[in-house]
Amino acid sequence: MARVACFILCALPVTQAFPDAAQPAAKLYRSYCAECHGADRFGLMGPALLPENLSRLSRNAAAAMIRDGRPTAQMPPFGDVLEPEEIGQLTDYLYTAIPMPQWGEKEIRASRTVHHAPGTLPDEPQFSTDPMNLFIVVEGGDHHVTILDGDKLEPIHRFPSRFALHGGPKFTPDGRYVFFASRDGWISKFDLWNLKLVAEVRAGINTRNAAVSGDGKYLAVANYLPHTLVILDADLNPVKVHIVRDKDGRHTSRVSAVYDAFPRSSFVAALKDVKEVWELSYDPQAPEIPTGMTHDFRYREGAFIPGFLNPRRTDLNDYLDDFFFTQDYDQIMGTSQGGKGQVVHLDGRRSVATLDLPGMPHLGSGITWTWQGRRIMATPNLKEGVVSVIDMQNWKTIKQIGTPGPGFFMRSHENSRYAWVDSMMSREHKDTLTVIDKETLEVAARLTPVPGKTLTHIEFTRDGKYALASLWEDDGAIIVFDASTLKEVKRIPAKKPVGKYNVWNKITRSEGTSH
Ligand code: DHE
Repeated sequence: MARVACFILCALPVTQAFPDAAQPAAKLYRSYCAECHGADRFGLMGPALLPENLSRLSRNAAAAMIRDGRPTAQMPPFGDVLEPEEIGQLTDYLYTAIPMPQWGEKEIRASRTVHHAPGTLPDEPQFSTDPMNLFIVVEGGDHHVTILDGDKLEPIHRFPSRFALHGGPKFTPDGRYVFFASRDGWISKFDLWNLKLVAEVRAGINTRNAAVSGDGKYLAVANYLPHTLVILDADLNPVKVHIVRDKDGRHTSRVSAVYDAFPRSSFVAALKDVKEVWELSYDPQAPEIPTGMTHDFRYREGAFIPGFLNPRRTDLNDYLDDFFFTQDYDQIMGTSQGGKGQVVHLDGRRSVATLDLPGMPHLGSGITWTWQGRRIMATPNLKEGVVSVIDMQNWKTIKQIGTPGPGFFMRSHENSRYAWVDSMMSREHKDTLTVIDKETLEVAARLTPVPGKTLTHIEFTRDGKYALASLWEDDGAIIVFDASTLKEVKRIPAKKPVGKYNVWNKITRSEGTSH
């Protein structure tokens, strides 16, 4: 950990990393916070803690969070080790301004490393297994990635990753390249056919996630620090760095998440501190927006379309912390911490409905399927042991299915009658997966193969025959279940396997997984 923190400090062009190192609050910060939030407060496993990034959190709420913890972000409570006045000092410290780090196009470009230039590696898979049924397993325990053969259910390759990858890796449409985003801003491009890391770039300092365009030509990277949305080409050269400001140019904002809306040839981004959603087209036919025009769309053939790699803004009534696309990608179902869910029509350019989501889902963790002739969406919630099932025609809640505790992930497959959900936020039932019958909307089974150990994040094989779950321990495993009989068939050792991603299910945008 110290090595990583030092690397970040040494790498950043910041004049004063420790402006007040001798202060009692600074010492408290180093003892209790720096390991996760970075010695410089620029974020590491946890988010950056700077006044610019805390604008939606009151000081009282911040102090309560230090005291009580934040289970949904894996943050423990400190109320039993810190006195109230120490919590007060620490809170003040977090709201003390320090110079914001510079990480613009120049720094991004300078950080780029190419290990294998485009065109220098063979253009076909260098192994005999099905390249479409590979799993990419992100192992957080020792920051590695394993490539798993989904037919034989055996690892074929393992390599070190950047520190703390978060979110799903993203694929080019042919399934050849996969891109990883780390919480400290690195984007890594890996060639799955040659099993080689080909290029890396640091697109931000504290990053949320990345999206790859449906044509495989661009990446968009959502940053918490600096407040930027970065567009890269597929070889990781910076193309545009958008400083994210509201339409009046007065407030900047963190970017919560960015996703690809391939039928619209656009990226859609949720902003954390500004009540707007942004859409940026990567359609080569999209109009350029004249320099200086920030507010930003053109009208063509009856529709407002976004400008080429420039944002079109839709004003919202509430913040959007994350969202989920409808099947046609015309609408997004969004969530806001502390607020209600909202449905936003991307062409109507306004909220069209609210959603009844009792405990805020982990962003993008829902799935859809057809039930009694209509499309429904189901998602677990981070604060309550309940799966919300929502009718996507009228946005009403059809059912709330009880689980033994709050969960992060829900997954299924077109060929499976079951949807699987974890309860990893529950102290007593973090070891249990709940299997829901997609026809009856009833609980079909509860599985606890390793009592007391966290079991979470499911992903199916390409054909939907097997469901792979993560035994989320440092000496953990991928537990493979037969998706019909629900019996365990295999255990593959893994170091805290945070998530796993099947190439085919991802590139075909299976309704049972995230995209
Ligand atoms: Fe995640 C995906 C946000 C905490 C593991 N998480 C995502 C995505 C977002 C998000 C926006 C979608 C990105 C994508 O795939 O493009 N996560 C958040 C949070 O706001 C939250 C609650 C607090 C935070 O620390 O940021 C949070 N997430 C966690 C964890 O504590 C988890 C369990 C462990 C970890 O590694 O941090 C975690 N998040 C994951 C995983 C995915 C993810 C495994 C990808 C799921 C998938 O199947 O696509």
